[in-house]
Amino acid sequence: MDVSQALFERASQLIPGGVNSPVRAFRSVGGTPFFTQSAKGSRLTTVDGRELIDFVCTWGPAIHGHNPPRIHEAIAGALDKGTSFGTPNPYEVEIAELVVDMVPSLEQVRFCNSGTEATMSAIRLARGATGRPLIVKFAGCYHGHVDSLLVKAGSGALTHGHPDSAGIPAAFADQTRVLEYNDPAGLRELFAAEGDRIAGIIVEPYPANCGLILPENNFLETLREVCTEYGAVLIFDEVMTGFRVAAGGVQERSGVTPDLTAMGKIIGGGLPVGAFGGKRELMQQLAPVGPVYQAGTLSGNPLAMAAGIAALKMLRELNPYERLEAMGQKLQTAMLETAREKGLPLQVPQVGSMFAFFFAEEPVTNFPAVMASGAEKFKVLFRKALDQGVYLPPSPYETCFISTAHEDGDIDKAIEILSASLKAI
Ligand code: KE4
Repeated sequence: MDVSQALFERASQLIPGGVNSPVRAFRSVGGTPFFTQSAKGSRLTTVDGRELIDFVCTWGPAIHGHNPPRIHEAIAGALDKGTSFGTPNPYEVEIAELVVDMVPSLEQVRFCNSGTEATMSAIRLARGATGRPLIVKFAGCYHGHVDSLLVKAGSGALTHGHPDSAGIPAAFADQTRVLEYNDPAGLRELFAAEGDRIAGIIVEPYPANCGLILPENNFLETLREVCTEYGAVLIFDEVMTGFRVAAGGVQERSGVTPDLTAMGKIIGGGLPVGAFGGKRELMQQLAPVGPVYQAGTLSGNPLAMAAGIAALKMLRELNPYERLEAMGQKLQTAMLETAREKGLPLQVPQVGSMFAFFFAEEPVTNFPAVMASGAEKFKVLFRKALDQGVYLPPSPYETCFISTAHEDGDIDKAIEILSASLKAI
């Protein structure tokens, strides 16, 4: 028995499913999850001594690769001063200035400890500011494990076939309306019927928790228009896309300005951080200034803030987006070429350093098409790739990530292995 197997058996006695987050359990791809001993640059080293080229990047935060020296030093420097103060600290001010400067729509920001906290707080703020009860989300989008948003959710909820989680009272789910992404007619119909009760829309501007879907026919512009028309709050959940597809996220790439933005992942530099922000008039509704309560013992933690500052400064100084886009396009082109030669129906949606695999004849532009795509084929791809040293997300309903630490050699080797894996399907 290998070390991962032994650890997994022990973990499974103590932790439900042996994991602290369901998608890590490999349930949808089969087999026992490997345990990671260490991570550096583009590589994970397992407890069994295997080195893997990593395209999960700890689900997005590691845009600079694992444990880059600059972030390591920033955390070490902060650690010398203590681990948590429970008071305001200078790091919070510096990272707030960075985030407000980098994200077009932000005038103010509040830090918390996860993407879930960020989205949960953003929808509470939308409801508090408008006095309205309803929130609109889109099928397949995942916004963390917020009670009222675990309705037709993506990511692990979808992976495990529970897009509507147990434990959510009907009264909560009843306050959530679920539409299809890229369906402007359905959007306008709902707002015509209930627009005066809708507090806001929360959307992954590029849904990336059901594979990767991109907006069509100015869908994001339509969301903006309808929210403005009905006085609803437009919330971009950029926990994944923020600082990933551009320094200013999708709102920089698209020019569409949300009222609130939920952030996470990259802004923690690998440590637990979430944040939400937007227009000053909205953010001033938050305690201790306004009536909408939100709080957190470790919010603004100095170690996490120091790591985030280093990660964001590196993005501003290095401006890696062109190189990340080029690596993403190189992978996409090679995969599509292999599939075409083999006559294998394959779509590889890609934007910047994000890409995904859909085994489908046509481009996948909405959730029903995601569900109709070949999840079984993805399992074969995943397993073949992992056996040869490439780690893809262990679910067909996730997105792959490339980091600045991925060298050309990594990409070439990954193309060789992924192409061979596709040929085996
Ligand atoms: P966290 O609470 O996991 O920090 O963030 C929740 C969240 C919110 N919004 C978006 C768009 C997200 O992608 C996420 C979390 N993403 C998943 C991966 N698809 C986290 C991985 C996991 O659940 O283990």
